[in-house]
Amino acid sequence: LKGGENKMNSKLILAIIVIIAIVGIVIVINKGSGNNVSTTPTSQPVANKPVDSNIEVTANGFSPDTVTIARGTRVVWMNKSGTTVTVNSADHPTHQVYKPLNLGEFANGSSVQLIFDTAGTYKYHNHLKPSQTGTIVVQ
Ligand SMILES: [Cu+2]
Repeated sequence: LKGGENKMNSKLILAIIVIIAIVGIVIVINKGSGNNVSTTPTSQPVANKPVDSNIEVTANGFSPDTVTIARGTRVVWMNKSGTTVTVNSADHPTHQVYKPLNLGEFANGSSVQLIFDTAGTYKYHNHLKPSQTGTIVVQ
C-alpha cells in the first residue's frame, strides 16, 4: 500500500511540474508578444509638425507685412523693434474679427506665435502703433 501511494504522489508531482512548465511557457510567449505591441507605435511618421513662417517686427512695422501660407503653418512674430509691440486682430480698437490673433503685448527680443488651420485672410495690427498693419493669407 505504501509503495502504491508513493507512485501516485510521484505522478501527481510530475503532473504539477508539467503544468508549471506550460504556464511558464505561456507567460514567456505573452511577454514576448507584449513587447512587440509596445514597440510598434515608435515607428510613426513625423508628419503634422507645423512649418514656421517668420515675421519680424521692426521700428517700421511688420516685415513682411503680408505673408501667404498653407493651412497648418505656424506664424512666428519676432520683436526686433527695440520697444514693446502687440499683435491684435482687426479691427482697431475692438479686435473682434479673429480673436485668436489677439496675442497682446510682447517685449523687444521676444516672440509670439499662432498656427492657422483654416483658409482665409486675417488682418492684424500693432495696437500700440495702429498704423503698423499686417495680413496673413491662409490657402
Ligand atoms: Cu488695436
